[in-house]
Amino acid sequence: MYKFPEKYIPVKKDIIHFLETNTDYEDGSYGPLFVRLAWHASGTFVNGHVIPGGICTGLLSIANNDPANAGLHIAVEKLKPIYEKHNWITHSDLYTLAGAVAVEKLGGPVIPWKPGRTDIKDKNLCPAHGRLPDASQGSQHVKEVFCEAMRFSTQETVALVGCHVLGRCHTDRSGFEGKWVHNPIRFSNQYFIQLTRQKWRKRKWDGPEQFEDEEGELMMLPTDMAMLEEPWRKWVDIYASDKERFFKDFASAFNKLIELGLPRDQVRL
Ligand code: ZEM
Repeated sequence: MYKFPEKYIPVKKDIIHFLETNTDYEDGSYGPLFVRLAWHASGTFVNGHVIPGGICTGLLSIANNDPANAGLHIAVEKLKPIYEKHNWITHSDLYTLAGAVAVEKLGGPVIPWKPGRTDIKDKNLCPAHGRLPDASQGSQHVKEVFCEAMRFSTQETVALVGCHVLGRCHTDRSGFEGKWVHNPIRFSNQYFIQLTRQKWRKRKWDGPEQFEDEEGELMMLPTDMAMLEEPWRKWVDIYASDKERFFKDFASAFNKLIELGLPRDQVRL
């Protein structure tokens, strides 16, 4: 049975308190932005590379203005007072914890979060820009980034992408616009339900290629549309009809994500 580490309970409480008392942002929560921060800090991992990336060095690309991280400085600023209050915590532990707590707080599963990440500050170890997935690409690209570089299975990849139930796209950050589901601050399997139920068409606009439903209320990125093809589709259908299964698989895949590149033998507990 997973037990949350006692020493970190006050930090978790402060993150929860922040989320509960700062509801003036966008759809009413900073939660989705915190989850994206945890994901981008971790998702620079490339298996077998000299500079592996992942959570410990991936932080450097957040600090180093990788254009893929546009908007994440807001999350970094908001978490600063919590970092300063608990000045023994590392940034990589705090950012991953904020993401895990946000998932839970927005109605999602408990992520079995563990501490022990070291912040690597040597800029020579900054992972190259361009390691995070490019939304304008297709199935092959998703496979390269998730299954080859990060070593996730097909199933884990689909579960992770289901995180697009949260939050939205911003024209001034990624160039894309809109949300994937009607309630973007409620963690559920709605992303898969909408993806399979709606009739998606190309949006007519000046921005990058993206898709919209018939009402023009919801959106999908080209990489989201790729999930409608095999080998992903099988899991999309399973998660659309089985929320419990999605929650279980998401918790385990997200836990794996926020451990990427972490040398566990150097754990400080
Ligand atoms: Zn996202 N994501 N993502 N993602 N993502 C955006 C927003 C959010 C891709 C992607 O290009 C984009 C995963 C996988 C992939 C979140 C979580 C996770 C945006 C919009 C883009 C363009 C950014 C903006 O404009 O603000 C691609 C191509 C992915 C894989 C193929 C995975 C995996 C995630 C978590 C496990 C979240 C929570 C957001 C919403 C952020 C917000 O500010 O609301």
